[in-house]
Amino acid sequence: MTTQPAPQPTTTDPLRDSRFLRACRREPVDATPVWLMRQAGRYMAEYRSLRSKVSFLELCKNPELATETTIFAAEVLGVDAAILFADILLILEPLGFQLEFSKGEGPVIHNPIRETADVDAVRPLEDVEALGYVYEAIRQIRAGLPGNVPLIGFAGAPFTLACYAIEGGGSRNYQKAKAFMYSDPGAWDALMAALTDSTARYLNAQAAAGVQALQVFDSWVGSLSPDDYRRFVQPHMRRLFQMLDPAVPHIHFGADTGSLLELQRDAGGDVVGLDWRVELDQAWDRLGRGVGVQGNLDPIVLFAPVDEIARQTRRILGQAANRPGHIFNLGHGILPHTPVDHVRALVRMVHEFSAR
Ligand code: 1CP
Repeated sequence: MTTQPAPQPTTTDPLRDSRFLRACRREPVDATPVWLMRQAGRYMAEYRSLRSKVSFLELCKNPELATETTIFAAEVLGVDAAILFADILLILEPLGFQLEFSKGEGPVIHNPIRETADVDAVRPLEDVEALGYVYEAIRQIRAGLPGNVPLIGFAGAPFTLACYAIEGGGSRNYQKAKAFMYSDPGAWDALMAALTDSTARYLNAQAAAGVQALQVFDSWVGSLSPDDYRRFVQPHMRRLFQMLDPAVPHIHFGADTGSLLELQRDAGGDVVGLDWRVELDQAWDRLGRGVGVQGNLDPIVLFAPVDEIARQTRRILGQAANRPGHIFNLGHGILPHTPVDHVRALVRMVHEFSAR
């Protein structure tokens, strides 16, 4: 008597095989994956209604509410990935900074770095559990998301965090931060090293809690010349990416970085963010095929009529030309007042126009 071979367990894994993660690995996809930076936020009436009841920091620190906010946005938009609801500045609190999100003014740090001695007081993140509410949100989001929708974790890059820590809030020219960098390069490197170590531990704890990809936001690095990037930022970014958990893909985001793309690529990341000031095809040629690209629609285009959004979507998809490794996104975050129906139309059009 012959025994039947046991049925082979299927090896398909809906998360691993999702469009977004396939694109991160530069594998072919059935349609271009799309998600949008700041996809959960003020442009949504449901978010504004929630925010009328709780402060922004309370929302970030409440895993149930952060979960609801993350999943709601991903579902309403029909995007190919969810992004954890949190903020790049949260890590500054356990590092010793007093952080406040004040009405109208955006983030404020009440004890910014002003001199060398202030850098000595910056405590590198020893205990990642200081941000335990973030990992709890990740566990709840992962449990609540459909099994084929990846969750992106994120953190601010050391330069962008240093800008906030020195300026004490948002800034136009980063005058204080850059003056500090030029005048006290030793203290600058010590600050960047502490931020790098802290960020790596934080991101790896997010990966351990269950995110499928990590995005590093270097939102303000485009304010630097290539030479300054090379001297004051790139060594830290290289070290950061070397320390990150290699089991998940890494997205290296910057804005206004047309002159820094090769330097950013050399610092690390599987996918490099592009904004609308560069042509996607030319930028990707410069970067080479060893990395994927994410972008690069101007967020303001979402205020245009739908036929204009369609035209620009086709243009970007045409430039990507179905090459494996393109993740459709905006060049920077969605702005408040963006029409939600335009955002939904964009997601539908990306899928429809790019179906293989
Ligand atoms: O309700 C409110 O008034 C708060 C608005 C808000 C939101 C919705 C802030 C304050 N942060 C966030 C969420 C957020 N921030 C997310 C998760 C949501 C999502 O993407 O769906 C993410 C990824 C961020 C990242 C972030 N925060 C960045 C990097 C991205 C970028 O736009 O460059 C930066 C620079 C911040 C700082 C910050 N936090 C909040 C504001 C208004 C700002 C920018 C302030 C400034 O311009 O300096």
